[in-house]
Amino acid sequence: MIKVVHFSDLHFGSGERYGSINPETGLNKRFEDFAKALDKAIDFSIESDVDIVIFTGDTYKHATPEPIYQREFARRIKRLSNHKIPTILLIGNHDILYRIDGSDALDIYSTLAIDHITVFNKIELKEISTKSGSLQIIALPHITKSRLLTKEEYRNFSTKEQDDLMIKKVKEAIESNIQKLNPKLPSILIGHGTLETAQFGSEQDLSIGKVLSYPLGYFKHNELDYVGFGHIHKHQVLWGKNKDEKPVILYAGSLERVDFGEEDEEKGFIYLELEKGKTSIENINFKSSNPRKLQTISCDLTESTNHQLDLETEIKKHDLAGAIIRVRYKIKEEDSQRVEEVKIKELLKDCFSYVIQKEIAHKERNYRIAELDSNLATNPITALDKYLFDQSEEDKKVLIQKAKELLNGSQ
Ligand SMILES: [Mn+2]
Repeated sequence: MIKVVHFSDLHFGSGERYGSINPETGLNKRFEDFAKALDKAIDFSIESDVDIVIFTGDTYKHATPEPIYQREFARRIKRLSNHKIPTILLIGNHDILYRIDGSDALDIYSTLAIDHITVFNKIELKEISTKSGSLQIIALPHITKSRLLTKEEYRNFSTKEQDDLMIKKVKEAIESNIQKLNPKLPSILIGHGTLETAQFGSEQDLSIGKVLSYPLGYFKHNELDYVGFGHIHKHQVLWGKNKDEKPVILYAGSLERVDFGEEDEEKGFIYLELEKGKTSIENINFKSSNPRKLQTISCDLTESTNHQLDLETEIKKHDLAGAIIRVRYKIKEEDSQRVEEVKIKELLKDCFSYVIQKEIAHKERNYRIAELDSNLATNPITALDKYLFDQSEEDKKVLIQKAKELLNGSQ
């Protein structure tokens, strides 16, 4: 039996707007949360004397991380190396720099050839030996067109044709690697990407952008004993909930709550006891990383007669200590000055951090915007700008940027 820890989507550097600087360490307190969550997985791996640790990608917020994030990640990976625990690092989309040189944020680990660390940056099969025996790993890192398509395919095909071809190439690569498996050894597939039927956290789709998704059927091979994915932050088992369904196909999920879309999601890592032909859902344990609480407090004050009191009462219903709080209240335009936010902030002083978002409810919802006439058809961005008049400046900016990208046919 081989003891495996699988974690994913670390995203060092993300979510820091909800943290302040810790004067003792000089680090953003939210970053410290993320680092502590990783410590939980590493401590568990060392204390439980596991045979192998697998990380399925998205190490940092982006592929050019600040030195502090690199150092804190490297320190923790080094602990595994010091304990001679084979460690697998798989490239996620946030680890890749979209340039012709094909470099990524984890290149340094393969370049320095650190003991016991293996980086997968292309689709391949490798046998990894552990103190409890060998296992085979088929890796499916985040794929990009520049890495998977030839120049001719890239140049001559439409986006749709390119996507279809990439999916086809992935399917063929998986199948050909499965053919090569030694049937006597335990075999797993690790991936970073979107699987069909997976559920996204409510706000994650914005950051993911347009991506290919793989049918689950690509991975339902009897030769595989476990399929562990990264990319979607919500931990979920997509196949194998019944003991007879094999292999188990799952997302480990992120180790911490990256944004408010994940406030209801449990966070942690997978502990798996792997045995050839005998691995089922019963051998899989989800271990909590005890993530920080994120909580949205929503309050509709449009019918209220005492706005301040009603909002304060709603906030007081919640346990705020140590949590990251988002207060959202909706209020009529004519009442919009009736909430004293200074007092609301005073109420929130015991929480870890907070944001307050005010939404103005306009009188008529089924209005026509007078300026939106056919003359604007030639300038859709101006039209959209007018249409979004009641959105916050921040949301408006994001939406208009997205619209521009769509119009340009990019991303
Ligand atoms: Mn990802």
